[in-house]
Amino acid sequence: MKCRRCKAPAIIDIPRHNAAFCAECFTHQCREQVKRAIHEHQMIAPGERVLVAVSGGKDSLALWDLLHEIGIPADGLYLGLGIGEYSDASGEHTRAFANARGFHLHEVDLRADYGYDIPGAAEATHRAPCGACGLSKRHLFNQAALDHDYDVVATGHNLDDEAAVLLGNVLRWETGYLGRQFPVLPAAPGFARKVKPLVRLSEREMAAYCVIRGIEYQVEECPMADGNRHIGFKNLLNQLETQSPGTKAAFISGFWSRGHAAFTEAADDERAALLPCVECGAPTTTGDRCAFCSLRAKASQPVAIRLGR
Ligand code: Q46
Ligand code: ZN
Repeated sequence: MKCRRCKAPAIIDIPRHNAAFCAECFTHQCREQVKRAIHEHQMIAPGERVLVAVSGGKDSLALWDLLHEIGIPADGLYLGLGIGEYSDASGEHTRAFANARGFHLHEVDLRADYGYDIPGAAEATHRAPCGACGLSKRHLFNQAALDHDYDVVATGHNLDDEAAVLLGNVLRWETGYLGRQFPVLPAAPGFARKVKPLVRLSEREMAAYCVIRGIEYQVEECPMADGNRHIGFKNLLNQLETQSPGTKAAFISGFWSRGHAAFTEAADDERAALLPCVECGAPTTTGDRCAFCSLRAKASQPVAIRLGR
């Protein structure tokens, strides 16, 4: 197996491109894919301030590294979720990465700053933890971007994530979600622009990138991921990809070019009808308390009150 670019011995093959690369040309390929995604979808303009949502996992640390490598000096934001040792180790990987490179890292801690954590929120809402976790992340990353004057929030969603979420949204015909599922979500009143520069790169490629670049990341899976239906969708898509390489990329790129526009009206209508939350001012569908403030109120109550004791 030889590198497609320089003909040296290859260390990784990428079946969907029918190509293999040596370590140096592979990192070049990753940078090119990120540049291409940013350019194709007009994610980031020169001079804009970028905030990366960093979890300590491979995707977000690789993204942060790649942005700097291509000349976009992004800052990071780490959100402490309070998921025991998993969160402790994730925070340590993130801080070590930022310190070693001199990157600027903001930190928000759910328990210290907002009075709850994800295990407590799951218990209080009687729902799967990922619901409360996703809601908290979306709200607080957006809030931090607005508070600190960032133009863009960049997240580490990769090709596998996007394909799994798309499959989930299509299976249930979630028209609002389908209208918002795109590599770039424009800014709107109360919302910073959101971009996903890794959409052309797979999970496996991001793990390889971290190994080659010496990035130490949180390899453990989140212990609260049980019941996250995207894991099942990823397994299904992996089977299809093995049989027919390129299936995932064709699924998402076909949706962007031929499907997405059919759903933007539903998403635009939802956004246009938003009113400010009475507590935090974030856009909300009801004009009352937003979903984040409701979650926070419920999850930060002492257990005895929550259970009606
Ligand atoms: S951290 Fe949070 Fe994930 Fe853990 S609780 Fe679910 S959403 S699985 S990316
Ligand atoms: Zn609110």
